[in-house]
Amino acid sequence: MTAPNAATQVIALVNAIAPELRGTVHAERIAAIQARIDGPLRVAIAGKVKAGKSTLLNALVGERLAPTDAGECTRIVSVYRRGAGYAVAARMRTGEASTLAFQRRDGALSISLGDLSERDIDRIEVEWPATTLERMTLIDTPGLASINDENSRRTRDFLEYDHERPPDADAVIYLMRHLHKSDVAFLDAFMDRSVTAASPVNTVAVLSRADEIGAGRLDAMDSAMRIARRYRDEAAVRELTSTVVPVAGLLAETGLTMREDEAAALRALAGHEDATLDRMLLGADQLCGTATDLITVESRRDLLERFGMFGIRVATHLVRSKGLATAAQLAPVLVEQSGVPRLRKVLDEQFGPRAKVLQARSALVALRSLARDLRASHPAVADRLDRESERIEASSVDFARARAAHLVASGSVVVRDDERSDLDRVLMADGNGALGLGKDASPSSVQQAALRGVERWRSRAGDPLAAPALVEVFETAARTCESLYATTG
Ligand SMILES: Nc1nc2c(ncn2[C@@H]2O[C@H](COP(=O)(O)OP(=O)(O)O)[C@@H](O)[C@H]2O)c(=O)[nH]1
Ligand SMILES: [Mg+2]
Repeated sequence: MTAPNAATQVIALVNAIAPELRGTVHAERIAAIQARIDGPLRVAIAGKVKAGKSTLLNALVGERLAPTDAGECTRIVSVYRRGAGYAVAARMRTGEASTLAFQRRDGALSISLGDLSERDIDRIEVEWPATTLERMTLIDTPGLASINDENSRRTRDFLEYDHERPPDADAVIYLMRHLHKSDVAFLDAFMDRSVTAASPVNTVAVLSRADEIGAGRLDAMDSAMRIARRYRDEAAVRELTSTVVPVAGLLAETGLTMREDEAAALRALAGHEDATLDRMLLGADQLCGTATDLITVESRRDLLERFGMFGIRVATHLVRSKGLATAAQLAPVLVEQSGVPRLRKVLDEQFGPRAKVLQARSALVALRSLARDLRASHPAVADRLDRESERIEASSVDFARARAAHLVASGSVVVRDDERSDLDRVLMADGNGALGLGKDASPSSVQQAALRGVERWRSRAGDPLAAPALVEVFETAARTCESLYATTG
């Protein structure tokens, strides 16, 4: 038997309230909250314009759904959700939905706004039968053109949402490019608070367009890895995320959608004499400017657009030195080199275990906002929503753990080095994993480990010199062990 977790309690509350609002103007809103917590985690891809957000979204889905570069649709928030079939709709600012026409052009989804004006559209909603969307609904954001959020670097508790407006996303992938500015100044550009409050608990950062680092030489991804580590160790980055993953989204997007005619073009390129090929691979100008009969300038330009200079270098190298020739042979190697598989693993590790807690958190914020709007028309329902959501928030060890994990990971509290990994585990791991035990551990060993944990963390919480936030962290660790004790056996 397990104690009701936060998500279960929130779902029960939503289900209890829904019938009371049936037939009212609020019915749709409660249904949306219900659908959101039942559905997959909503992950927003945020970052500045041209950071490579849409390209990365496509790489994660494995299809070219999000429009890249210019175009009106890139300026609108777009939600990509798993669906049984294909459907595209515009959600208007008025709240109404309008079906949009779409087609696939050269494998890329192309959406027509018809006579709708971009200004009247709140978001575009795409339903697509892609299996990768089963785990996560992905939200493409237009990104910031300019940077003026003064508060952006402040450590903020991610539980302190903007209470006026429920968050659009439960978690965030933040893209930052390596620009030759001071790293910390660059971080001012890093936060986009309009998406959702970021915290190491719900944010993974990506060093994007990593293949362009060091002019796209063959070792670009190694350099990117070093730079990503440096970013990660910056205090200002730490407040927001514990991981920075270098990714060449373009390489993955192309690898996952690569065609045989592109492999043929790469083979033709690789067929040049050494000296000619070396010259052509110096840069885009040399690639397109060199006179040769083996490959047209047009297909060289196509290759550049799809693979980038780094991708072309890697691919021709693979053709020549490894004898890889077909799209089926080349594509997996390119995808692996892109860093996207590693990112996917990090996302699973970071978001997977606490997806439902993050969703429950978003749902509670949405319920509070609903309660405010119900105050005049349905005061009893509003009261109940306020009271119950407060009770769930206060009593749920899940929320307390998310908050404590945030405090530790963001560096808001300083923990001893020898305690750090045990604390991370007790605050973040699932089930018995929080005690360092496997799923099949015997009930008695779980209870013993839980008791030891309660004693250990409670005694640390009793340290008279510890700061209040640190006491909170230790108390939460002790509560986690207590609840494992109580629910085992
Ligand atoms: N070389 C390279 N170019 C990229 C990468 N990701 C995106 N781009 C290019 O950068 C431009 C902007 O990409 P886009 O995904 O539209 O950026 P967004 O504005 O953040 O959505 C496009 O021309 C992409 O082809 C990458 O990983 N490597
Ligand atoms: Mg975009």
